[in-house]
Amino acid sequence: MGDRLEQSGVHRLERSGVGALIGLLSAAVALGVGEIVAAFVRPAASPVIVVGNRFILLTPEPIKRWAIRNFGTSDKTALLSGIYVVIAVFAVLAGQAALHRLVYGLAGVALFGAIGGYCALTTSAHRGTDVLPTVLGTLAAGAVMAVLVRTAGQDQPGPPPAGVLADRRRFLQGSAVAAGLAAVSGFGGRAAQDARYSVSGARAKLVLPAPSDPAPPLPGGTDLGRSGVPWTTPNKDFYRIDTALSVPQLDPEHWSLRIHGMVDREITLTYRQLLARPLIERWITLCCVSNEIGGGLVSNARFLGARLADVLREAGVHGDADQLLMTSSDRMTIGAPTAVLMDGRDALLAVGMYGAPLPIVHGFPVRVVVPGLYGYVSACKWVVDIEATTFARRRAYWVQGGWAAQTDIKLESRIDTPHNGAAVPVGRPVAIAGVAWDQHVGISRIEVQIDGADWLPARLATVPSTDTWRQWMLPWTPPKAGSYTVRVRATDRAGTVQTAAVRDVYPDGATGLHTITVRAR
Ligand SMILES: Nc1nc2c(c(=O)[nH]1)N[C@H]1C(S)=C(S)[C@@H](COP(=O)(O)O)O[C@H]1N2
Ligand SMILES: [Mo]
Repeated sequence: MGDRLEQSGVHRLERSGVGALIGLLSAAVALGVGEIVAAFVRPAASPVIVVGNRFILLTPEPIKRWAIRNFGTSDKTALLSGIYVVIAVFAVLAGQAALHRLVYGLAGVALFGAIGGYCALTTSAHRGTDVLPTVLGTLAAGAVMAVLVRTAGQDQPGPPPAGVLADRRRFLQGSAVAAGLAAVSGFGGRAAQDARYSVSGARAKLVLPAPSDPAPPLPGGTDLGRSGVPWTTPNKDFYRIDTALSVPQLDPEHWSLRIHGMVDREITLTYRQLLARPLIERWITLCCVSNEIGGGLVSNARFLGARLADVLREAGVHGDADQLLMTSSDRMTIGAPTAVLMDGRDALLAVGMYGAPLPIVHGFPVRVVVPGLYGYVSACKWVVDIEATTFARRRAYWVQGGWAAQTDIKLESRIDTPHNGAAVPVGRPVAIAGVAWDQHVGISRIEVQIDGADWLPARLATVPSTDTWRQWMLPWTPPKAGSYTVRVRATDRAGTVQTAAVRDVYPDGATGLHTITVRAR
């Protein structure tokens, strides 16, 4: 009796394992076939990408903020991992249902396919053919599930056979074939997508013209060498924030920018025409409105581009068009105030960073960069369209989520060293150092406060202009063992002192003083 109970327990366990395997292999084949088909449709039509994109659209703004807060620049990896986990859980359940009755499992596959299809046909900038990878992937999954259930010998009505697997060897062979199919189609599909769509080859062949107005040579001493964060951000470390799960691959040969709306003359610029314009090169610090006090969503680079204001003037933007609504190839919309873009600052139609074409993730072939404005109200990557309009008439993507339609960058300062919670030696000098920014206004003073005592002035590094962040440093010797609270505050060149009032990043940028604790021992 006990023996039989035990046997049926093992039996049940084995059965659910077999079901799980069937489900997972079916799902893997669906995704693999989806990738192969997406290589013929377009990479953005891959099933996981369409679901992810739809999810981003559906996600309420507070959850998006939570995701950026917790995952930062890894938000996309986190989203895709989440989708894979949900698919896997669902696949396990569908596979187990299929062992009971094949139609139950197939219904699960169909349901999942329907969700995918719905996503494919409703994300922004979708095309009708985007549904094909999901449909064909779903059909393949159904076929694999049916075959595996059959080889498991579980598709016969009536009492189940003695063991779970009528023919273990046949089932394992079937599973191996399915796994192979999934791997070959998945990896092959991704490789084929790259081969057909990636513009990294075209990008590598480009040589940008030298600027007619180069960035002045850097003054010595922009780097105090103490902060641990270099004044110059290498491209690989430049923060990245966007909604592009599948990074737009725009061939410069086919790129063009249309400027229209409330203008005297509509303009269309090709990449060649843009490069033929006088190019200027400037150091500009870009930052994200989602950057929290002390956060890292801010970077500094040497950008190369044409003056956006000149192009706008040629188009003859009407005086009452207070907003320039920029659209990217993946239908992101970003609205910037016309007056700010045309007030003489170095607003760029940027084509390069450090003299080389923009990295693809940073907007290749052309993006906008405006000193003094957050990315979400200015720095449109993969830009293809600029419409002169009004703030009253059109609301850009982030504004629809409740972010402020218009705002300047907040005055901010950050302590980069020592790290929060670090141990420092008693009686020996340490450098408290970091960076501060208020682009296009500039930083004039940095003060540090230790344990609520008087504010101590820090040493400021040099900067080439007011459009970049500025390093600062204060040597400090902890007098005795114990824990110390260290705060920093900046004053800008307009005389404004950074506020200590704590406000969240939403809806127009965080305020408050970066505060850390160090232990001296
Ligand atoms: N096409 C497109 N452009 C975009 C975004 C986006 O999601 N899509 N995000 C904006 C935001 S919120 C910021 S902070 C900057 C970031 O630019 P980076 O990724 O090059 O640092 O790009 C802006 N431009
Ligand atoms: Mo941003």
